[in-house]
Amino acid sequence: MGKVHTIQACVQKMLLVMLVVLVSHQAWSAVEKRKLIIDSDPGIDDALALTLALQYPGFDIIGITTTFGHADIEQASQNALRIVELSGQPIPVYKGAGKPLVVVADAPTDLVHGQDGLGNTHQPIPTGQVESKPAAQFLVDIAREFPGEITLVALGRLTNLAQAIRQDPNFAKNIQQVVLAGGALHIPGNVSPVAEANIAGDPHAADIVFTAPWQVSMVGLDVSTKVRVGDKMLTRIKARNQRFGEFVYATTRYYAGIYPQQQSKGGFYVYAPSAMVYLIEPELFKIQQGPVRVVTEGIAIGQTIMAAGDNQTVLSPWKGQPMVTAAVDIDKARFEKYLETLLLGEWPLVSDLKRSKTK
Ligand SMILES: [Ca+2]
Repeated sequence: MGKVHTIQACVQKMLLVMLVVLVSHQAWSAVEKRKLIIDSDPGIDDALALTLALQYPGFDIIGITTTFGHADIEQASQNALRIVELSGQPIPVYKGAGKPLVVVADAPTDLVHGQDGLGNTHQPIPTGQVESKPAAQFLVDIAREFPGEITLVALGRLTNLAQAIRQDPNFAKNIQQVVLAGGALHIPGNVSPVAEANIAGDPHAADIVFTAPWQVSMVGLDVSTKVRVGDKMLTRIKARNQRFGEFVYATTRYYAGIYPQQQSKGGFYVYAPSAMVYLIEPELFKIQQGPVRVVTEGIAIGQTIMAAGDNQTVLSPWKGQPMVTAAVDIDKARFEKYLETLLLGEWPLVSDLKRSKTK
């Protein structure tokens, strides 16, 4: 009898799981998926953000554009192709800029991301290849094809975005919104006392992006240094996520090793994934709004400065510039729970249910 009960319990559990999956899928089929382009320089934290996005059922990822930074442009493009291959989804990858608009390029951040950009895991060479169209041209063309429909998530230097703005005066207006990982408003930078790496890596491109006529959300060090990914979370992801678990665990070993101080405090910072979570669940973040300018020369090069309301004087370089939404604080506990659920690829999320209820 005990055995029969165990089988019954198993069947009941399976049915429950199937029901949850079905409800989740129905919820998503009732909502239009968000058209997304991810501009990235993978990069360990970018790899986390990409795997997260590739599993999220609310996204329709129509392309990935690559940029230099954590790795050089060739390596970053190979890494993007490898992650797409792991996902099993036919998503095109477009190779982007290999150097900044004006400043001299920094060497790739091998120290942080390993020589291959993925923690020296030496991934298999992907079978796929980058598209022949350059990233900036793809951005311009696809934005014309779907005006007002595309969300652009930028996880590296902003060079490709700036090039697209220069190529087409209507490009920014054609994009629905931009969410970028970078900048620092109320806390010190990570490459200088005032500058964050993605902005400092191409400050001229960043200033073009912040002053273009589109809706920009900046998710920078103010929030990404308040949340962590720890080994316990990564071990659970390794055990439960069939598709990406091993990859996520392996690539983060190096990252965990070079931040022993952070690690001893419960994990390492996650930069790029914070921007992705902001896009999915903005309610977890406290925001501040105002125009943002970037310092493009001198000792404060790369600093992001927001003018708050009545600080805008007649001669101010901030006057008349578009409002930027900056994430300045975060609900740490809820964020970390969300991040784990997203990286596990397990559904439904609270936000999915919320969305399905509003339909
Ligand atoms: Ca990045």
